Amino acid sequence: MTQTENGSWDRLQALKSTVGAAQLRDLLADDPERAERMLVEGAGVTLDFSRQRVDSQVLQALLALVDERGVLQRRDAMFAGEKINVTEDRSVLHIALRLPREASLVVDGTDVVPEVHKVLDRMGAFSDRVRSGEWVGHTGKRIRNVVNIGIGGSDLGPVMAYLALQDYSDRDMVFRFVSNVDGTDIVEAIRDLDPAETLFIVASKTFTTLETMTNASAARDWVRQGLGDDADVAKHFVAVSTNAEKVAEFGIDTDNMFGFWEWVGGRYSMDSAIGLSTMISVGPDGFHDMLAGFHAMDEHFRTAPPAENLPLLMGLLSVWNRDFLDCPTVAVLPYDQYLSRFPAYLQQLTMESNGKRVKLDGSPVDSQTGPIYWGEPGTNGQHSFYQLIHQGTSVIPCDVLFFNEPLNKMGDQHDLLIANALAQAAVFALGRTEDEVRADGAPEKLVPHKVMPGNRPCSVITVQKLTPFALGALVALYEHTVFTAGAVWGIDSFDQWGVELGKAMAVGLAPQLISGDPAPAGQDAATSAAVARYRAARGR
Ligand code: G6Q
Repeated sequence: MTQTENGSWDRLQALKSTVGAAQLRDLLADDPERAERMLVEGAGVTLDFSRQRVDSQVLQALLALVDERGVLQRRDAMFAGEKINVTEDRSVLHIALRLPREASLVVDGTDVVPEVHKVLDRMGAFSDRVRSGEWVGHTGKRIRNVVNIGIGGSDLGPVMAYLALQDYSDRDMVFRFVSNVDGTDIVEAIRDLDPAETLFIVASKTFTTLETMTNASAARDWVRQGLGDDADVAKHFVAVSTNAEKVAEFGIDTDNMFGFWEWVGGRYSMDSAIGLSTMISVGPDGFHDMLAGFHAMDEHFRTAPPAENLPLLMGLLSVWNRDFLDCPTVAVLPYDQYLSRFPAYLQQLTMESNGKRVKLDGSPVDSQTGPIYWGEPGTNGQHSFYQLIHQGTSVIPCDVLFFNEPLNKMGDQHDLLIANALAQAAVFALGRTEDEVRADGAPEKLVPHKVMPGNRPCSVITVQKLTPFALGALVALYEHTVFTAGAVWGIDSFDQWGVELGKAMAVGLAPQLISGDPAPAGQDAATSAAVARYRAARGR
């Protein structure tokens, strides 16, 4: 069945020209209870979607879509460990990473929960040794600096979580994150560090990723340069990987390797051993609190009725905004400085997952799929790109996110921050009419410039306080939001074939750039010319 032959999809198409075209200003004025009715809570997270351009008919049709598209069956299949990542023939079990010790989840005859906790316990023991100073480097000095080397899913989660939980971190330690193959990244990360006090975590599921292995080798050279060729580098390197053979080949003691499983996708791995840097920074208890937050949201997603289910509703709203209101992007606006990398983290989670053009069976999708996610913390964004959100020609739905309690109490700064978040949400929804602008006394020639169309859909997501638990719940909220939208679209949200071709081509191009190797057969003229220009510019 194509999406357009589908009952609820057609119903939503019809509603697009009525409810979809309605003004939030009117919806809010005509139905004051809307603000209370369109408020749901789960795992300590509150979602206020009263400023989304929906009404009960749209919600009903979206919820009917859940049944028609088998979203709940797919959810249950994921939680049961079925191989729902069809193109890679894998289970999708990040939810197992946060199951409590006493739970059980049997996949292919093995209970994965004891395996998960075995790794968590090893990570805990190791983190304690590093944090207490018991783990020492080659010269006997304690470790003061932790540098995570990884990229994509092996970087974005760790760096986002480190920054988000900085208030809970060991402030006597320095944490750095190196991802880019651009040498600048590692040079700047380690220039002021003492190798004798530095521990590198080489985080790579495959342990073959070009950027990570290149940076790991550079780090090993730096340690040897600093501590001598005969230095015991094993004291300065640990690995997080599924590939023991490659880890050993690199010279890392596999006793100091923390494993995970092929059923953990890179962008769903920050709560696996990939989060080792997070655990060292906030301690094992903090990490377990974060896992508890993830699990609480998993349970909410698994058991809450659809109409009160946060990730399900957010996923459905994203389908409505993308496919029916024709909004190609979503802005994520956290009003919290600690969440400065949260939008970047969500970019990968959402776009690598749902940036797909064919369905599970390989047939082309017949709707739009994943929107572009982007954003910056408020209030900074207000002084930069909000102009386009307010008055540009594209409608950009926004997720405004804030915590009620500040972690840093500085006079009334937190109240000012939240006043800005709520003011922006109101302006997104209501805008400013011509009459209002005139009534404000604007000169006539400025009236059109000052009119704000409003009707920008917006969700306001709030949590009491930014804690490890809250961070886990928020990340799981978006993980399952992405899942829901992907299930409605009928795509595989867990593969990423689109990233392969460019990587393979770069490997082929490098020898051409470095040594002037002949161009491979069939190289396009633009690339050949660019290679020649680059070589000339480098005097080769
Ligand atoms: C995420 C992707 C990708 C991956 C990186 C790093 O879902 O698979 O971002 O995490 O390419 O891969 P390695 O961990 O294998 O180095």
